[in-house]
Amino acid sequence: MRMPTSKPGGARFRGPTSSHEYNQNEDDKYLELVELYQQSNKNLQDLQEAHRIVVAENAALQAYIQMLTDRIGTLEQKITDMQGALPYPPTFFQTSFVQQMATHYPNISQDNSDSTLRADMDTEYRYATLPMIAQIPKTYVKNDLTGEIIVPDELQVSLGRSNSGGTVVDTNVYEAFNGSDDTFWERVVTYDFSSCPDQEDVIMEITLPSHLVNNLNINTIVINPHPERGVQVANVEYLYEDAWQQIPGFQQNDLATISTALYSPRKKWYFPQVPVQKIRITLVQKTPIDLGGKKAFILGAQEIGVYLTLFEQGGGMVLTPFEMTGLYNIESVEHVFLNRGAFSFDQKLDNQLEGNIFDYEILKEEIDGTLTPLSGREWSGQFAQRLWVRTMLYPDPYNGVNPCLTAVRLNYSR
Ligand SMILES: [Ca+2]
Repeated sequence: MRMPTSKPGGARFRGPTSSHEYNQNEDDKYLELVELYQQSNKNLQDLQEAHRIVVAENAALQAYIQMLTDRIGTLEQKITDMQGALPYPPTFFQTSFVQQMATHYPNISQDNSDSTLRADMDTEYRYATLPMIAQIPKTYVKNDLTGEIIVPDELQVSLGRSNSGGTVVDTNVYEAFNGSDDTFWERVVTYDFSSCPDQEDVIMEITLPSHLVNNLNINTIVINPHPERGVQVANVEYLYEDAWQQIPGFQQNDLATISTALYSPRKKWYFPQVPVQKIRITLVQKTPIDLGGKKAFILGAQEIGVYLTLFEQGGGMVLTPFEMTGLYNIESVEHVFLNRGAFSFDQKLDNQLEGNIFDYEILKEEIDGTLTPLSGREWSGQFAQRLWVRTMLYPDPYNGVNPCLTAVRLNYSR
């Protein structure tokens, strides 16, 4: 905002006044008032927008907390029931998620002596995968030197919806395609209380710029929805060979007891490389909030990214720890992949994943932190207090997909 430039009226004490100066002064004051009003309006609009975003995110979090609280109540009841029921079930399991995984051995000299390539960890999107070589954006161009991002005009985004009533207000949708989480696209659809439907959706059709890069191949889609965990990413499709198809592995296999389909956190999908130019994303909002005496559905995204990602083909190693007590027998180890549905192996052929998508061994941690492999015989009557599963991840041998490991489960008996 600029500083005022008008000067005192120019009326001298006991002297003649200049009508020119007087008029000029009045004009200056008027222009400055106009500018002040404009700035004030702009501030008000910014505040209203910020307030709406906070209200939407807050409502989403409240609903999420309520669901978590209910879930804890159910779990507590189950534990009580289990304690009352004897004998205990003969097998137990422990699950370690990506947040617990490591790519370095606890013992430094052992770590230095293993030159195996390490997996890439992404706790934000909840997986470990092959070491990444490059990620090429398909919706924007980034200047590597200045970091400046340019969203080309050829990127086209159209917005459709199933409902027809209500009042729809959108902010700039291209704010969701500029590589920054600080800028949002937000749609607010308001209804009178009496005419408010159960849900509101938005169907985005995205046409990628064709001459941004030298090919149209993509294998990665990222959606950071708004409000996060407060809106559903109901579908992601691409147009391939003149037909809309759901992206392979859209239903993520994330083992969590809380459905990430109903409460969508930020999500990333990796699938086989495919040349496509059009992508369709459906967002659904089922929880309207009260806003200015109306019911308002808020949908949007901080960022939607489309990429071609290239990985090391030699594979990557990741370590998963398990804290154990007493004497136990290891029964089996399960690997849970977020993008299981994008593998070339049929869902019924899970037994073929070992040896193709991954290999593993179980190690026990010695006092000095060194990890030593357990032989098959040592699976029984084991009493090591900390076990590690050392997993090697490989690209799918038939479609090249990088496996996204989200959890490892250890089954054991007493
Ligand atoms: Ca953005």
